[in-house]
Amino acid sequence: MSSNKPLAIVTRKLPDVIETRMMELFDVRLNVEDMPLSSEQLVEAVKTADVLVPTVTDRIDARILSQSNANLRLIANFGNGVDHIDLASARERGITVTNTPGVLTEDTADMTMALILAVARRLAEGERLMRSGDWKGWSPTSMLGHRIGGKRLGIIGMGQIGQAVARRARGFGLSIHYHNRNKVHPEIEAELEATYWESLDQMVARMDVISVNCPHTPATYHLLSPRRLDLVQPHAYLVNTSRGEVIDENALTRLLRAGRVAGAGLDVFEHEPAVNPKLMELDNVVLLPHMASATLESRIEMGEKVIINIKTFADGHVPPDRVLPGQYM
Ligand code: 8YV
Repeated sequence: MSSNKPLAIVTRKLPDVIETRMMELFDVRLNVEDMPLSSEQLVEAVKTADVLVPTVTDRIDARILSQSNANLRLIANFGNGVDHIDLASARERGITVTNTPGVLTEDTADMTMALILAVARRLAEGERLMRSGDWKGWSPTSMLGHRIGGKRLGIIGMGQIGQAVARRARGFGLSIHYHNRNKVHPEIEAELEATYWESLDQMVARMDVISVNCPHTPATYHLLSPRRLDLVQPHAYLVNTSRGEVIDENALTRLLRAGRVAGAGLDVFEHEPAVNPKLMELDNVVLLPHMASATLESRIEMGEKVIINIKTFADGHVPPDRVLPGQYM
């Protein structure tokens, strides 16, 4: 980096307080209009910037990075997931990549719980009924959902967010099961009374509710493949607040339409912002626009993390949330 006041290009509008602080600390180009950058504009950005601050809506692929200039030393991602960044290309170019872990954990877990309840208790359907003006009044057998207390929740990915979901779910009386690359620390397992499943196949076949909380990596792409989704019990619900790519969206849609899976709560989609139109027709599906971490508090804390990562890096230190080099490769 040429000076300790690097040129940072921010691809989306961030909270005012974050943009103001960035203006004070860095040479910064903001996107006050909040129009997502085209790939040409991204190329222009990687040619110019010392630091790029992208979000999940920017595809920083190998083609874009191949056109970056030597001055681009840091990609300080605004967000946890870095699956939209070609890490292999970034590594080849010696570019450091950071993210914003921790600060969106609790909000994302809250929304996961909200989706579990919304699907099992038919919240969105009830709301649509009220707005339609067609509600005829109470009846003993109308709008019956299913109780979540006493059911089994299978968490795929027991990192910080998965554990935060487990803590909440226990409060609602669900028993906790999980699949993860590694078993979590025995103390955490004991606290959550969590059952570890080495076999994802076996776990998905036995759960009443399944929550996807793992990152999207080459290893988790379509982890819930058509074959695995076929193992899900017909009365089970599936929620995803992680990444759409972890589930084969078309296969899930087929199973939901056929009544082979009872319902789904989806905050993320395979080809955002596109959503399989057939999902929209289904009453047993709750769809949200990738908003699980969307609180003002988390966005400000994410911005603070971006600032700290850039500042630390510009001052010649290892930024606290470095994913590359290190965490992934
Ligand atoms: C963020 C997310 O809002 O942090 C993540 O990985 O999925 C979201 O909650 C978004 O990615 C910001 O870039």
